[in-house]
Amino acid sequence: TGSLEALPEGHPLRSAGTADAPLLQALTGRVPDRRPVWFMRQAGRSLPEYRALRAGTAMLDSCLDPAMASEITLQPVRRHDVDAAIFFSDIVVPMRVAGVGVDIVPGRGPVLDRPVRTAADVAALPELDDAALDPIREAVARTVAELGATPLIGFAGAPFTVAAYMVEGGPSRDHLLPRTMMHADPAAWRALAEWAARTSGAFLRAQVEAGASAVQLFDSWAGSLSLADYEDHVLEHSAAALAAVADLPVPRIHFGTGTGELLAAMRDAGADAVGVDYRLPLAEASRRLGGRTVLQGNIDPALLAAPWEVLAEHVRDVLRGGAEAPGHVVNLGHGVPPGTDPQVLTDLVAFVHDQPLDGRGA
Ligand code: 1CP
Repeated sequence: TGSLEALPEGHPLRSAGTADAPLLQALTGRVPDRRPVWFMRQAGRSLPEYRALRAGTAMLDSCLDPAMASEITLQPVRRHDVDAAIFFSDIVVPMRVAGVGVDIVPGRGPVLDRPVRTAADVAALPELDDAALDPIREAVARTVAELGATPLIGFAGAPFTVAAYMVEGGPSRDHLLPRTMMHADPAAWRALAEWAARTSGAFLRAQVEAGASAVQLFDSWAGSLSLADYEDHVLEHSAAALAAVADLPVPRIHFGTGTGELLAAMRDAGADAVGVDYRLPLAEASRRLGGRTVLQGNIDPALLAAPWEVLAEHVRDVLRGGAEAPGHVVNLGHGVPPGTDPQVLTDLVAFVHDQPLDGRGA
């Protein structure tokens, strides 16, 4: 992790308020003033104010409108008192600004005009021009100007998850085509993963330079990989994406779902904290990481719709598990389901903040 001087003057991390915010305390192994909590997909369809603002604007257009992206990022912070904002954008935004034909189809997800399946397809990919990230920089700058001491988390898609959409041409369940490609045409796979790592790395760096205080690399679909495939065909590319900000003093979180067998490899890719989905208890995740890695997670999103006492008991359990790790950032095990009652999230933040701090992770 780099030095503060590597950040531009006026960067939030250069002020004590943000540098000592609970999220950054926990991510850097300090005892936080309160347990930090935020939610993946905290911005978005669960919020009526989001649905109102987005009405009539396509998803990717909203991501590239700095005023709108900034406002959507701030909405859940105002409403829920979460300990971090996550920048409102998408893992395919760097693809779009690089000039790849991609859209987000409502109810489906990212869809490409033409899937990328051969060495020739990969060679024809446009390179991302750094200036094309200016709307992202502007949106981040506007956001941190409003956030005060609350840190902004920047993010990007990890090369495997990004490449999975590119090779399949859209969402898929088993990610068969990219998993075939890494064996059937390893040179083309490598070139594609390197493109994705450069593009996601530039997206991360732009967010940090403009004011993000931590980053998360989303490898949402890495759980479909065997450990051997992850180590042989994926890890170095995720490491390259994370290395794009390694000279800057921002903690790096690495998240995926179904990654119980991959946690140590994901840490070794260059992460300060590992995000765990709801399938694996945090105490077991910490054991698999040798008890020396900060964890993030892992409230089961399904329980957000259960009776409050059931949810509360589950959350107490998650906090007990998190206390086994050298630091714990409370989050869901995956994103907020669109139908979630936002009041449950607000109540959950207050509940987590009210629990006594004990153990190592809290
Ligand atoms: O129709 C709509 O309103 C768009 C829904 C939506 C939203 C709100 C999409 C389409 N993306 C987003 C925002 C988004 N995407 C954020 C915002 C910040 C926040 O967390 O509050 C983030 C971090 C992402 C990242 C993202 N996009 C991931 C990784 C995180 C995860 O949930 O696993 C992935 C896999 C995507 C792809 C994507 N974009 C959108 C959808 C519906 C999907 C998933 C499609 C699929 O199932 O494959």
